[in-house]
Amino acid sequence: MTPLVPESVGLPDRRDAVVVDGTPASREELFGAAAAVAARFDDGESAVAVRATPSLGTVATVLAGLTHGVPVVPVPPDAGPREVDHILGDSGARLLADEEIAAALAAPSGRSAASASAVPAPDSVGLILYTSGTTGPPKGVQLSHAALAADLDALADAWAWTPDDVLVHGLPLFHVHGLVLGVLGALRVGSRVVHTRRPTPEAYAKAGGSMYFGVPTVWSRVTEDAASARALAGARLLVSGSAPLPVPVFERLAGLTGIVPVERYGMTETLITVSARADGDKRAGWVGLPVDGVETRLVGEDGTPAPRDGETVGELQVRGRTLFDGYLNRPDATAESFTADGWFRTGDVAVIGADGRHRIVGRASTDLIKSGGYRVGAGEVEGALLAHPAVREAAVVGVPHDDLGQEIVAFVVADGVTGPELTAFVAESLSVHKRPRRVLLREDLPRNAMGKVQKKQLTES
Ligand code: MLC
Ligand code: AMP
Repeated sequence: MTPLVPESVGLPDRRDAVVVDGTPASREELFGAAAAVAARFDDGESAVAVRATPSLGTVATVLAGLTHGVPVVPVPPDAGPREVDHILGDSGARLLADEEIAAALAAPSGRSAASASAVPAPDSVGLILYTSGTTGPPKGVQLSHAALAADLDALADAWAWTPDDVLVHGLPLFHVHGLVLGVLGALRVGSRVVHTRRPTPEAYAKAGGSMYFGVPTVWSRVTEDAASARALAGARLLVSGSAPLPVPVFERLAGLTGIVPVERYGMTETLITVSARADGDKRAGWVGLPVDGVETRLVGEDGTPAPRDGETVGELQVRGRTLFDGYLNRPDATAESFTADGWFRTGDVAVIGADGRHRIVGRASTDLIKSGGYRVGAGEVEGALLAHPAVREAAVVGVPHDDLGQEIVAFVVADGVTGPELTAFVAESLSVHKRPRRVLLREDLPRNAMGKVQKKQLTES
């Protein structure tokens, strides 16, 4: 079986096969660097973690793990001690020091990474990605080589993605979007990839790509910069995902670039399961059809199938080759996320049209927030706030926001501390993007007879 990322795709190598923040690397250089990183793995290493900065070092480390059968755990580079301790403690991964990776990059191995080891078994875990639930600390999503390969092949098919493409994006390298699609996808297909470090409109405009990836916040910012938007007119495909693309942004983007965007839907646990096709109908507000190897169904509140009439809402459930292998160390959470007959419960509420097209209409739980395309669990932020000695009560919600989709807002009962101090406190203990952008101090929080905070009342007040 072909490895997830083959050393060669049967075409001549290019010195700029992968460019990150202006630094180019050929495939040969990357595989050499990966072999040098892998040479630093301990015997029987169970997993390695990397501070996933937007850098060639991150790419080489991920490749090292994938080619040597050692699961890789990407850690958000700005994650605070609370988050890092949890990720390393839960995964048992050894965090490779940035200096170790830099040293390996400076002295790449003459041997290639792939030839140094046997191809890892398809059902072995390639990546463990930490992602938020509604409560508690993030859970480790175990993704097998086979699931990753199946999803990338399905997307290459849906998007007619070939080695002639030049993919451009500036998304973080610790999530599915930027890392799996944005790096492993390009390496598997054999297209060039240009990572712009940050996903700014100016950087996208300068990159001259044929395919661009962005979360809706990125596309919204592109449409506010008409000159940059127009510079994308020569591209073939503009792909949006990770959160709902507002219809006005879809329309403005199409108007400015002349390219109708492709929207696709996915989750860390399932990878990308539904997408508009490059050669198909792309409709604002709709995320398209299940990709190859994926089946979907809608289930109503009473547990019975909801009709595919484009109007009836139900919980979206999925199954197929792209699904994860469970949450690490959390058989309870894994079992809860599947139905008795083996379908994964996405927690997203959707409608399906008679033509099979999907439209995501919301989430079942208000405690999972999507801000700037990042999934943030209200419970994790509340826990971080409650760790502050001055905080007595905390409730975190996502409030609709033009730029971010949802803005993280915290309602807090506390003495002798300001909102900005609490924002900074969360930014230090968790990743910066999990910080509440607004902290509203209250005398008390509205609770029901059971003592549970009434979050709906908070957002209405
Ligand atoms: C701000 N900063 C702070 C701070 N406030 N630093 C310390 N303390 C504070 N209190 C700094 C940050 O470090 C950063 O620095 C800068 O300010 C801006 O950070 P930000 O506020 O987080 O950025 P923002 O402009 O709001 O980001 C928008 C964005 C970002 C779109 C660029 O949200 C983003 O990259 N989103 C992508 C999320 C994603 O990839 N999701 C995919 C999940 S996978 P500096 O130096 O860094 O600029 C998935 C599956 C699927 O969902 O379907 O795809
Ligand atoms: P994550 O695990 O970070 O991948 O987040 C997954 C969640 O992002 C899904 O459960 C959806 O709620 C949301 N999501 C991803 N893509 C889309 C999309 N195109 N439209 C609406 N929501 C999306």
